[in-house]
Amino acid sequence: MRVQVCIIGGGPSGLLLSQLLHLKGVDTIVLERQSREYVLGRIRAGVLEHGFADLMREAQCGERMEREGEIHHGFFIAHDDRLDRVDLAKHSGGASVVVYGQTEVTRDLYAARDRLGGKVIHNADDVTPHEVNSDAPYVTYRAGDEIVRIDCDYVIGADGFHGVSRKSISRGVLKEYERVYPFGWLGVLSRTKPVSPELIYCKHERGFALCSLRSQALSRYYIQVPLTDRVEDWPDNAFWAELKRRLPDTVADALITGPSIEKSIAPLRSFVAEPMRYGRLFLAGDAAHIVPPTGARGLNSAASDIYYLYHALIDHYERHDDSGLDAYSGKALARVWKAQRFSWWLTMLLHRFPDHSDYENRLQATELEYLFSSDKALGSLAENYVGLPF
Ligand code: RFL
Ligand code: PHB
Repeated sequence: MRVQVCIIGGGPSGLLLSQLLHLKGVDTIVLERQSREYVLGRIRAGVLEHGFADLMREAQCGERMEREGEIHHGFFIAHDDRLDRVDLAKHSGGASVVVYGQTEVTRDLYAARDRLGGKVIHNADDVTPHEVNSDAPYVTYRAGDEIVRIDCDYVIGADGFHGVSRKSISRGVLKEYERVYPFGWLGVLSRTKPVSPELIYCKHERGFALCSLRSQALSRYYIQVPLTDRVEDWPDNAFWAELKRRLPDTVADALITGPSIEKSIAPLRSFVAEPMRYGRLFLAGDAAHIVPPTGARGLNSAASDIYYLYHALIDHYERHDDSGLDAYSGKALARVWKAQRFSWWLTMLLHRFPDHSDYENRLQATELEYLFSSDKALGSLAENYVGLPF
């Protein structure tokens, strides 16, 4: 088989790129290791920046997001029994974010690929990129006993942090930057009315907590837990009790609890791989970079990669102009690093670090005091949270 662009990974990055390219007449295939049900069973991001929402509209996938997504103009930071609001609209020149789950984004993208008859192969085993440093790259995968070969012009590695694409770049070329945090987030999804119509990020001496939502009937809560904890250590009642301890009293009193319908632990990590291009292989999204979820940047950073790649590939196919492809890695990384900085900063601001000294704890408290005493500091928080321009 031959296609113009072979995309490894059927998460939001891969699906979005294939949909955008298809609409411009570029032939793609998406190879996904898991089943569709498995991909749609993962509960991940909840906050989309407007640049991402625009891209979904351009991909003709924005209809349900417009109808069901919630526009949020602010969020709260709880600390020291106070609840301070960050007015995103005021501090970022009127911008906002959309609360709409990654699961729904992915569902909409699959539906759009199906409508256009896009090629998406699920349960593709042993996906392997070959000869990406030549003019004739190809990708193989196994379907049962059969090895299928796909020849293409370009290979896109959109296969997440644990994918094969990044690993196929020569060790001498790739530089990896990493920070692993000494804790994870335990997340619970419950069919209950959210405690607050807007998100609440809570800094507490027992550890960070987050009150988020998917809709006004579906809540998503997180608490910081040690890396040694397992989901089995946290029956629902223990989770709700610990969450309440970390919330300001007025919020804890208003919390409606219920059975969890999903519960998982995500370790927190910051990671960047450079460069994001190796010959005819281009990395995008979590395949090249990971952020801790604190700033809600992960999926949004993936979206800016897709935006740059999409335009670069269209310039190549429509105008024989390769300048976008040549500039891709540098351009994408410049924005990626700013998302890294912001996610790291917000993580350091709001979590409890077991090995921090009293001095570092006082500095952390001072950073928060400063934030809420300075319109300029709030402006910096707001412009990063709603998303820097692509
Ligand atoms: P994904 O979603 O990991 O998709 C990659 C796909 O590739 C497949 N794959 C392979 N396919 C073929 N062959 C192989 N060898 C393969 N290896 C892997 C996988 O099965 C998968 O389907 O990467 P993508 O598309 O780049 O999307 C990135 C986002 O998923 C991620 O950045 C966000 O979820 C991060 N994130 C958040 N981002 C935000 O922008 N806003 C948020 O509010 C937000 N909250 C979160 C988050 C991530 C979280 N976790 C669990 C890490 C909250 C959490 C708890
Ligand atoms: C979520 O709802 O899953 C969510 C929201 C905001 C974050 C991280 C996760 O910063």
